[in-house]
Amino acid sequence: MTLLRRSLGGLLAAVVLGLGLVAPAGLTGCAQAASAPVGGYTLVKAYPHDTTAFTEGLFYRDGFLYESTGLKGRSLIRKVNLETGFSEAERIVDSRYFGEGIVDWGKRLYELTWTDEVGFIYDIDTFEKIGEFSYSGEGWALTRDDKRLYMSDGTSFIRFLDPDTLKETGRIEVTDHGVPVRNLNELEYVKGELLANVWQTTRIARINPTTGQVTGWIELAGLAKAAGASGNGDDVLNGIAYDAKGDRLFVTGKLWPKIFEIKLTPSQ
Ligand code: DDQ
Ligand code: CA
Repeated sequence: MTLLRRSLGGLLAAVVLGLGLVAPAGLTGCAQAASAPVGGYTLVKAYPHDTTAFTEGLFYRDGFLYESTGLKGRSLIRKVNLETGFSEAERIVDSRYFGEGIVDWGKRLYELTWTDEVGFIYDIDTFEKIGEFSYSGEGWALTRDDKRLYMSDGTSFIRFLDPDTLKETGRIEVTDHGVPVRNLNELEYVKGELLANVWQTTRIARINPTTGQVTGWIELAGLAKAAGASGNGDDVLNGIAYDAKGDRLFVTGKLWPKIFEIKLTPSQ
């Protein structure tokens, strides 16, 4: 149906153009909206990743990766040894929930659920559940800086949350030259920028956390291929973690056999 509509639209456009009703220059300029520059990456190292992990959240803390996985009945929170890919600790999430983004705040680990509007609070050392919080809408990903948490929900908005009360304190809309960028998924705060991979694409957006403007894109299509991911199904790019002390950036995807350390190259 979509295809049909598109081809009809194309036909209509061709007819209109055929009649000589060419769009004025201003409109043409609009149709070819500018977008932020696209940069690449260099691959530093590949690490093993559990191919059963439907990765929804990823961060790095004190030598370990923390990963949450999704799907009801298969959602886990794990402390993962980067070198081996094995879990040092693991917690099974209540099977009624689809686990989503995670972030650490002091001794606590917060987790979102996809559509249940409830989040869980765990002790980060024992993974014991110590509380819950609520929010409206969907829960996709979490990250943080020193002052606040950032939450994505599948829309083009990123919410700011107070890290102690988990209440929303503000939000930004993520736009590229004025065009909203939807489906923002896994997040990571890196050196003053927010990185967000866009669901079902091979790209990470580099976002100014104050204005929401996309300052550049990182194209990771090559990495999805290197990971052996089809890129067409659910095994999409999802998972960004940053080791601030070692200045190491890690990315992976849902069910990918590898986690990659990459270095960003300047945008063109
Ligand atoms: N989200 O990560 C974009 C928030 C949700 C992805 C949900 C994908 C559902 C796939 C279900 C597959 C069943 C095998
Ligand atoms: Ca992350």
